[in-house]
Amino acid sequence: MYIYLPLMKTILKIGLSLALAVAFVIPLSARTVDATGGSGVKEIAVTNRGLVYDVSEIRVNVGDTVRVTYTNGGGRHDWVVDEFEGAKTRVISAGQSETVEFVADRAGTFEFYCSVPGHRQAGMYGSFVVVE
Ligand SMILES: [Cu+2]
Repeated sequence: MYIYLPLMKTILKIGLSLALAVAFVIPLSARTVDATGGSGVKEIAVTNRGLVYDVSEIRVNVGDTVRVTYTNGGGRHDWVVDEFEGAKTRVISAGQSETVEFVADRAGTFEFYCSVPGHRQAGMYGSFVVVE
């Protein structure tokens, strides 16, 4: 019985480490910014780590004026939603940021993405949801 105690402690430590790793990694890659509450301009900050945005879903109301500030966390990237006029930053370098403002004038689920070739395919995208 006592012989197994150190082994059990080791197993518990490994299990705890894995649980903590999962707890910290999953929310980072699946963060939703719900801006459907409140009034006025909806200010949303987005950054990236490698080829992943820190935000996986943005929610606004139809008719909202949306101001997105994209801060480049590394590499050369932009932030684009094809369906909305003005929802496109320039391609910027690490450490730079750019703000774009547009009106979410139609309801639906759209995609924001990085237009640098290959990045969208590599996973650099998220959902832009406009709620009726
Ligand atoms: Cu990119």
